[in-house]
Amino acid sequence: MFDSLTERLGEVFTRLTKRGALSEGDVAEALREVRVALLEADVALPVVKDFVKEVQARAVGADVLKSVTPGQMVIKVVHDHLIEMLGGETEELNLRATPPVALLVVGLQGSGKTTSVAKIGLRLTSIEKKKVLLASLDVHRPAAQEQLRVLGEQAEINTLPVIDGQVPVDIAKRAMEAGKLGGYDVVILDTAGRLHIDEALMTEVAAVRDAVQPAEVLLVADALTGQDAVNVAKSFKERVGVTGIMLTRIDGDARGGAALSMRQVTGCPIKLLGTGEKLDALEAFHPDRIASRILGMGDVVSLVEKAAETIDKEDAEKLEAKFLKGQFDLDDLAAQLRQMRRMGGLEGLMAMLPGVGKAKRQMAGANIDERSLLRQEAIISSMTLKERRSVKILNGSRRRRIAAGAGVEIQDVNRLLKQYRQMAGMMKKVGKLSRKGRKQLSQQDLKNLIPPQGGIPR
Ligand SMILES: Nc1nc2c(ncn2[C@@H]2O[C@H](COP(=O)(O)OP(=O)(O)OP(=O)(O)O)[C@@H](O)[C@H]2O)c(=O)[nH]1
Ligand SMILES: [Mg+2]
Repeated sequence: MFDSLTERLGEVFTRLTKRGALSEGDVAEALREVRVALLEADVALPVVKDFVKEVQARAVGADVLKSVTPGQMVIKVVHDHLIEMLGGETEELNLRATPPVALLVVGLQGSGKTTSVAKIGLRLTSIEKKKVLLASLDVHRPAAQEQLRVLGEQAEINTLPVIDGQVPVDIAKRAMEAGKLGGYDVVILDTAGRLHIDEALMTEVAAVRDAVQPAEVLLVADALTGQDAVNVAKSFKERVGVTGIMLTRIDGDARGGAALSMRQVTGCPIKLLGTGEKLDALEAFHPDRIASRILGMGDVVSLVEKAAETIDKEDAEKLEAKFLKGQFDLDDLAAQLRQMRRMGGLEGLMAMLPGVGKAKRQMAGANIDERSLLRQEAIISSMTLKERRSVKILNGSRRRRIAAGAGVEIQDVNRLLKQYRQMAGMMKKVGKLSRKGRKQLSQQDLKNLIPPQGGIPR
């Protein structure tokens, strides 16, 4: 969806990074082009203005212009602000309530509500193993309830049996009652759409909301409608208290304005994306990944690498030498874990190995679980210096002591050690390869290189 924006920004930044030193004037010029690119992508004017102003303020700072790679640093500032503009953190559907949890889905006619209800239901049942009931409150369009029943059947999810003549509030109450009796975790309520925001629609939705007290009021908005989608969201937010947004038709050729302005204008997080007509065409909305997608992931990764190098160039070089010699010990791993936590990404580690850029991008999907990283650091810090240098001496009783010291199970210690060994072995192999050889590493090889993040679930 962001193709043309990506292309435009790519041109601007390529020019910027080609230069050695940058003046304030160079940055201002680049940002003028960024501004035009965003406006052409249909991003709301106030959002663009704020964005450019903030980036400008940050980017002309001394640490950016005087850095070794000012162009890269400017891109990094843009990247960081894009993430912020998109909402910062990933926000998931809120299902934290006593089951059955009500999820109310609202939106204009044809925005994709009914399809999205089935998609979400499918996601919750198949991935999160929830027991889900779908109910259509759409009594305005003939066959609307039947449409949901058919979709429910396709997704193998139960739908509330239809009783003719019931009004939406009563159907909603009946759905919650059925949810309670049937031991359902989640009840998803599909509502009727209207051609445009009208009083009757809002009143109806508000009445349903009051009757079922949903944990989440999810607005479904069509990304193809651009700024109209944003205005619709604003009205719904004001009238019925939307708590999250799902943007549909991301697979269409929308310019991206809706996605980019939505958060800033409405204050409401985008939580999900609809990426096609099929029921599995649903994605979580990750601001950092979207920002990376917009800027072209490769650039971002390389700039983060550069940033990491500037922060700790010496450390990085020392570490790289150790990697390549296969002398990577647990202290180094602990340092990496810390750095990964700081940088919030896998890049910290991968950046040490020149030539794996593309593969890195493919792995960008790997999420870092902060708590798991902390736990792994705790295990390593419960070891003596000698143990960290030489894992071989870690016998059963030492492992028990370490586990107790870190407040984890002995299996957790074992898992960390196993993954450390795999990593160290892999790094030694990678070290022996030429730069070209590193580019040809297989996916599986790279998976083995992933630090033991998520290795200790709990
Ligand atoms: N390409 C694409 N099509 C979608 C997406 N989501 C929904 N659709 C299609 O959009 C059309 C309308 O979807 P519905 O789910 O019926 O929309 P609705 O909001 O329930 O419509 P009303 O109930 O009439 O207000 C259908 O043909 C869907 O297949 C999406 O993410 N991408
Ligand atoms: Mg519908």
